[in-house]
Amino acid sequence: MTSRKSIDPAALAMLEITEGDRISTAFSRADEMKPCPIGKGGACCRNCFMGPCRFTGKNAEQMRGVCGATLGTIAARNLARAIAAGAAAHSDHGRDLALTLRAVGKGEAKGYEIRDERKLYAVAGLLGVPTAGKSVQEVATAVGEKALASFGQQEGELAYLKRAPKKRQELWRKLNIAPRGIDREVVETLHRTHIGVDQDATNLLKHAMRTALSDGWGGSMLATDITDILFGTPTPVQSRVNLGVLQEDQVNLLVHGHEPVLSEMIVAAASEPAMIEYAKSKGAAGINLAGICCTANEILMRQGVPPAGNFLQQELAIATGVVDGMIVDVQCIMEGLVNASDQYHTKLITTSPKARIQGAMHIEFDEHHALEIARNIVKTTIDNYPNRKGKEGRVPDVTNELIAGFSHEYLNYMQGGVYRQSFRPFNEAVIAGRIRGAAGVVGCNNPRCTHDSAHFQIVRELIKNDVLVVQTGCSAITSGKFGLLTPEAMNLAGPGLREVCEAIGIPPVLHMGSCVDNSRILTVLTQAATEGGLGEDISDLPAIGIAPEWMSEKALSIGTYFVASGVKVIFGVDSPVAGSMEATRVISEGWEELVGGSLEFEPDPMKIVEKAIAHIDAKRAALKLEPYKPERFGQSGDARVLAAQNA
Ligand code: SF4
Ligand code: MSK
Repeated sequence: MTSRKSIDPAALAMLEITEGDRISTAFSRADEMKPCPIGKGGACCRNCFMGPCRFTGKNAEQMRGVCGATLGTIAARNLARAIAAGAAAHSDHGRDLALTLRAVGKGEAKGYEIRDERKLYAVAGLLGVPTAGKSVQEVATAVGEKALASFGQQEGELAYLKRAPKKRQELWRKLNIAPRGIDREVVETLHRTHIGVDQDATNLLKHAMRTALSDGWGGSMLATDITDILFGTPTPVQSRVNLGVLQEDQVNLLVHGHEPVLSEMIVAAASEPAMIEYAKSKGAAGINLAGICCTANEILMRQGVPPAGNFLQQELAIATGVVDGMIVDVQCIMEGLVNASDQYHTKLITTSPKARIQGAMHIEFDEHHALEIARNIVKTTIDNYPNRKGKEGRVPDVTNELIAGFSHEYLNYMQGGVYRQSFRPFNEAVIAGRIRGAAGVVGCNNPRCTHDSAHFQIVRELIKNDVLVVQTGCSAITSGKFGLLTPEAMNLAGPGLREVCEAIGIPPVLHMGSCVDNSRILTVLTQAATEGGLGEDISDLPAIGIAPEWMSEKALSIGTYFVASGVKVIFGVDSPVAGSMEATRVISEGWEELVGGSLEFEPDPMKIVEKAIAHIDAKRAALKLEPYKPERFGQSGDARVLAAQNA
């Protein structure tokens, strides 16, 4: 039943086609591959070769592995390892950007430049890099060096922690979870989870928080800041989204993955007049660039390049028959793309030495020769245009408008202009009850639940209840597809939130970027917590984090660094520690007691909304704010004008 697989009409149309063509996709493979019920709940240990040890049945909590390990220990170890893998992925992304920044500073990376000098100097200040008497290039080199040093730092704490509210920093120090160095925390998680090391679920998962913090306030935050320095800090930009952005008469080039170092250069190469002429010489009307997953978010926010879809649409895009090249780097790239490309004509091109796929073409990317390599990739794609297999006419005519690119800096600016930048209007709107609270709705798609359905339902319900929503990753792309990232979506918002949207001219759902840009949300939360009137720590805020359709280890790291920063976080789908009551207790009540945030798993989207709103209201009550009364609002601005017109 295709209709239960997605709520996106473009995805549904393509699923009909892939089924007709008998092409396997993540959707069909999820039907064939039943998840292992033991591993799914974290109850299988394969950390040594006396096992694997599987904890099953009613007495699972009383069972012991060959080494004597309990179910609580093994579930905690499994979760900690997943968090470390997620933190490693984001942080390695950050490392690549730091290497690029250093190369740009040294004049070794032609084609790149420093686009946001102001941010470069702000980051230099945060990292303690002296700038007096130095050229921009020298500062860039020194910031790159300093950023790289934070990966291998062994003692002390990450410089960026001082961006957090003072109270939070003190708590991290008291609990001994302030991360020392990014690589150190990841390595220590792998050490602790080796057989015979840390065998206390609470202690193991406490270190998992330290590891996740090294991602959120370390690797990811560095990735975001350096991306802004190199490619510009985002400001709102209008574009379109969904598979309908593919153009039958043009060379379609899709960039997929995560690192903007590559995708930005592809944008530059594909815009060159000589390259467009070359495409025309092959019979195409031009070159059409679009994105998938987070690299799509990166080039959307800065260049307005349209996203063709989110995670579960990568194979569906190829099945349109008009994708001449799909360029991938790292993360969230399905090996199934090779099979899909073989069936149609798409050239699948891997570019990272860290991520090769058998059967794909490999053109290795190197930031020292970026533009040259990007040109080669674009040319290879153009050369493939005449090889289309006559599958035209399949591109679903489905797109939607969206506004993306709400960086923390822009949010600050939009609330007070150049001279009075602040979060005061936001805090006042929350205090007055116009905005009931805020929610970060982020993360992936997962074919174990209906594609896009939970994201859409949750975001729509939250704004209806006057909760301002900020988004990143594939979840943001979902909202774009359903028109929630446009100012017109204020018509779906509650009366108070609508007033705020009208006054500032923003959508009720703000696109803040890619997965690493969840670090922008940490900065926003810090500013709201320290602006005044909403307590003094992130844990005081009427705010919630939600990942409705998560699937990746990176999502677990993100969720955990929000928890360790004081946020209650609810994930959809299933819990990776469902098999163990002990591990479940540690990440919920245990973490709540320690850090004021907790991690919960709830598959039902409407229950997630109920819990989120109850949490927001409880935080409002704890702050002694006005109880939420929507009937007090809605008589201002456009609403009043419209009512008068209709009278
Ligand atoms: Fe089994 Fe212990 Fe080895 Fe895990 S570490 S596989 S529980 S013996
Ligand atoms: S791309 S990690 S599927 S959000 Fe960042 Fe989307 Fe999740 Fe990948």
